[in-house]
Amino acid sequence: MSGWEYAPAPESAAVANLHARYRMFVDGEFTDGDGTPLTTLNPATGEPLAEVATAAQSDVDTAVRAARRAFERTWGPMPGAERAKYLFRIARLIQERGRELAVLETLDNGKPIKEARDSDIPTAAAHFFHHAGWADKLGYAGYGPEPRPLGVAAGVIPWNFPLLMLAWKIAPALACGNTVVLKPAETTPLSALVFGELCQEAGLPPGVVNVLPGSGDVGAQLVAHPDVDKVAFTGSTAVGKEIQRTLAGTGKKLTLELGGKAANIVFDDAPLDQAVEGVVGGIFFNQGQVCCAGSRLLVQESIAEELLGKLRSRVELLRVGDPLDKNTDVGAINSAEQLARITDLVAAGEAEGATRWSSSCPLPERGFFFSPTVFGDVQQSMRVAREEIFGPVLSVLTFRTPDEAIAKANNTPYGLSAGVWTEKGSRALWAAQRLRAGVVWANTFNRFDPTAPFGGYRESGFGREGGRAGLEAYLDV
Ligand code: TAP
Repeated sequence: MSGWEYAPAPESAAVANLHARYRMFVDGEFTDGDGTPLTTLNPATGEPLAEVATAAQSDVDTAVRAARRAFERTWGPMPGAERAKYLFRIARLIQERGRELAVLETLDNGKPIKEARDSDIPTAAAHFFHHAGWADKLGYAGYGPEPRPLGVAAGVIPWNFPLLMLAWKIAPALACGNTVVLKPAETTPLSALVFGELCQEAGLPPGVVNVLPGSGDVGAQLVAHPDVDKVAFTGSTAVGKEIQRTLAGTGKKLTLELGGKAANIVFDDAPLDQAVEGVVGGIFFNQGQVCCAGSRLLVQESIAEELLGKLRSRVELLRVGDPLDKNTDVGAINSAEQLARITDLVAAGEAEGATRWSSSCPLPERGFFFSPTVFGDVQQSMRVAREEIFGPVLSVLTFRTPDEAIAKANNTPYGLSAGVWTEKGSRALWAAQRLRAGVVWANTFNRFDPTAPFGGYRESGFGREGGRAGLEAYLDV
């Protein structure tokens, strides 16, 4: 550890069991990769957190070979009831080391500790518990009496929910009898490497799970590897399209979970205070760096003024600051690059004539922070109404009739999620049938459950993760 300065306070570094160096996890062992090590930063300070080994093409080859061997010799032939025991063990270990993982996730990602503690970590554990239950019941999943695994699954994941996205990729793959090579995002590799420790602790046979940190190049090498049978990607639409082109004609099975520009629709009969809470949570949860964030508020004209007044008062109460403080509502943006993207798009919104309002909560002097921001007078043609900002920025549009609300909500190339706020159950169902979105929440937002399939339409991708439908991506049906 000598020669390395820890940026976070010593007590949080101790809770997170932070090491100065992290190594890749391949074939059941931690090893140095052939790539150039990267430095992961604490976005709340901009200072280094740890040095991380990265993979080169040679490491991708080694990891895929290890995964293939494990698939053929141990994991593939293992009865489902045995696989289930490992998944249950992993789920319990996530719970047991939950505090450590929550602090580590907050340090590496910048998200508020209360979100890491109450949402990311328990939801990741729940995903393993849920899929442990499937491992010996696949014959009852509706895909025939003996659905077979595909082989080696590659997972490439983003930085917004590092451990949860890992769980979404690894839990169903293992439950169905596949082995995995996972590439975490360059800016948030730490929880995935600690997950390697959990695999060791659970006694998982070597090669069943492999974690290769590195840049997008490692992701590209992994998905293109000829011995990979299945690819599951979550991230930007641009990279998703590139992967789809790479995989065309290879016969590899692919699922893509990409961007979004979700509408949160508030009708004039909605319980307003409840709707305001949902709208605020919908866009400011995880600093708005959520693919299904409710980044467009569509409010019925007759209640727009009242709702906006309540909204601004509520946003003004949000505390922006140190992500490790339990009272913080809005933490740090994950990277300087992401902060620059948000800043550019907000400048574009102002230049195009939208009215900007930002919270007056002071921002910390260092680190990557952005004030919760609400744009009024937004037109559908503006960039802030069309492009995924992936930051704490809400664009407000109004509508007169329910039909107009649906038309505006669907006026996007994306189709991942939507929200509807109304007192009338019939109106919620009417809207849900017309919204082109994989998930429609009624009188709530950003709720996740491992039993519910999640995924998009159009440029938000295809395939589902979670529930019975999510198993299909990992089975030869
Ligand atoms: P991406 O570039 O899509 O990154 C997602 C993952 O793919 C990361 O692990 C990344 O590695 C890897 N990757 C990059 N290029 C690749 C390639 N050619 N082949 C295979 N894998 C590759 O997202 P980003 O740059 O982190 O964020 C850019 C924008 O994407 C954001 O502003 C946001 O709009 C959107 N985004 C959406 C989501 C979701 S959940 N829909 C999540 C994150 C970002 P590196 O980490 O090394 O780049």
